[in-house]
Formats: sequence, C-alpha cells, structure tokens
Amino acid sequence: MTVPTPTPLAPDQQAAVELLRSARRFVLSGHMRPDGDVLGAEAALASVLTGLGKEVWVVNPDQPEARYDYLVRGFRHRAWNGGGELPVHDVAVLLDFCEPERLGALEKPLFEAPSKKVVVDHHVHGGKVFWDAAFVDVRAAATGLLVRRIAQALGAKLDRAAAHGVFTSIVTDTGWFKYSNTDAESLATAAEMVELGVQPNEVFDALYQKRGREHPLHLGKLLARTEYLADGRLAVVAWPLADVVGPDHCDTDELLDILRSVRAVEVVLFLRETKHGEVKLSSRSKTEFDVQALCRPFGGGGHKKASGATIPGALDEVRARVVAAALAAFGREAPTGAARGG
Ligand SMILES: [Mn+2]
Repeated sequence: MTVPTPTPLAPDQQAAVELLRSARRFVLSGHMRPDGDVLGAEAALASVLTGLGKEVWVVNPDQPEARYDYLVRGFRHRAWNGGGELPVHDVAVLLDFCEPERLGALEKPLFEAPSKKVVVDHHVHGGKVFWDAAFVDVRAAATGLLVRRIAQALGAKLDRAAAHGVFTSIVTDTGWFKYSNTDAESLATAAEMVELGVQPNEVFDALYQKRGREHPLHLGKLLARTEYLADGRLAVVAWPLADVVGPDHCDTDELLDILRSVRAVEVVLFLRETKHGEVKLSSRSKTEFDVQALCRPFGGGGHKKASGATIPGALDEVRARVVAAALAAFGREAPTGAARGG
C-alpha cells in the first residue's frame, strides 16, 4: 500500500529533519493538557529517535490522563511540576502547537535552555517565528502524520510503539475519520499502522470504554447547560468553576460532537472556567464559519473548524464577549437561504 505524502520536503522541513538526524539528546514536549495527537506524536518520535541511538525524554506541562497509559509507558516521561531541572538536551521538539504560551509553566525553563527548537505542527501560526527549524503542514490531519513523514525522511522504520502513536494521533484528531480533515494520507497511514500491529478496537477500548460511572452523569449535567442562539445555528455551553470535577470526567470532544450533531447547529462554543479569572474556550464549526478567525482576537487559534483560546476574565463576561463576536460573524455572512435545514 502506498501512502500519498507531499514530496519533496520544503527547505524548512529538510532543516528540521537534519537537526533531528544530527543531534544526540532530545526533549519532546506538547501543549498543556496533552491529548491523543500530542501523546501519539511523542510516542512515535520518541521511538524513532531512540531507535536511532539517541537519548530522549518526553516532558509535558501536565500529567497525561490515565487512558493514554498504553502510549506513555513506551517512553521516559516527566510532567513539569515547576521543580528540578530539565534533562540536558541539544534539541527540544515542540509537537502539535506553535505558540510558546501553550507550554504553560514549562515555557520559561524550556526557552531558557540553550537548545535548538524544532516545531512539528499542523496549526496555523499567527505569532513571530521563534524556532530554529519547523516541520509544519497546516493541511496535515494530525501531527502524528508529520512524525511518520519525518521517520520516512530519516529512513527509520516504525516499530509497534511508534505505530500505536501515529494511529492514536490520526484517530483522535480526525474523530475516528469523521471530521473534514480526514484525507487519503490519514486513511492510508492508519491502514499501514494496522499492518504494523495496531488493533483499532483495542485503541478504541483504551480511550473510550474504561471510564468511571460518573462520566455520563457529568456529561448530562454539562449538556443540560446548552443554550441555542442565532436561530439555533449557535450552541453555547458555559461551565462555571464550581461545577468542575476531575479532568477524567470531561471529554470536550465528546460534548462538542453531540452538540454539533444537531441539524441546525453550525458552531459550538464550550467555555470552561479553569480558574478564577480565566476561561478556556473550545470551538467547533461544521460549515464555512471560521472558528480560528473567531478565536484569534481572543489570543487563541487552531484550525478553521476546530479552535480554542484561553481568555482572562470572569465566565459571564467572557461568554458575553465571545458570543457577541460569534453573532457578529454570523451577521457578516452571506445568507445561505434554502440550503440551510431547520
Ligand atoms: Mn493536533
């Protein structure tokens, strides 16, 4: 089977590959609250680099959720708790983000370290260039796919652990091939990972079939907070700090998927108070509505159909500002008339 991948590499991508080839000691990091794409890309790249005889540490700003244990046990991992020192390293590889603030408390020590910085990512970059080399493709469905392309450029074979990483990246970022980013590369690469030993149902069971009994009750509570605005085209859930329970009880994607499944809904906004004076916004679109453009003025970003931002302010006040911006964006859109269902 041939996986369709864009060739040849862009000069910046080639420079990233050469840094990975020549350096010896690595730290791999992902964004706060590492998800399946972060941990999958880390698992795959850690395995590839270790296989090439290099020293690899994975250091993330937060402890991964327990459901990702099948990936995390495959590499040396530390969650950055603000203490101690980072492992000595020549190159830091930043996976699945391109805004340094998304490292949280890890940003300062990582950027104080005298290492080269390599970004491997598929998000749209809005800020200034801070890296020494970047392997970026905003059309790639997942960062794990970019790691597979890097392995190919390095002439490295993927082992079973790497295959689980790449597969997890693909299925979590494409919503198991439901989202509009699903393409020939993601499907063909997933098949390739199955040939390398991945059992899709085992990955699915690990990720979604081992939750606590509180999970559906909690999801029900969140869904009960849904408000429909703009003739039902906009669905909003605002979640105050008082109702926040452990992170394992919330799967943001699941909540967003359920609301997006409503026929009239085009855009979903999920606002979660993470601490006093700070709100995390997750947004999804299933039409041409560009949620990345919505999140950008709030200091966030991502993709056209999936974006987020961390916004300072009280929940009610942030909710009002974000909803006003969304309603204004709907108002600027050309009417689509009969094309829209009820
Ligand atoms: Mn991603």
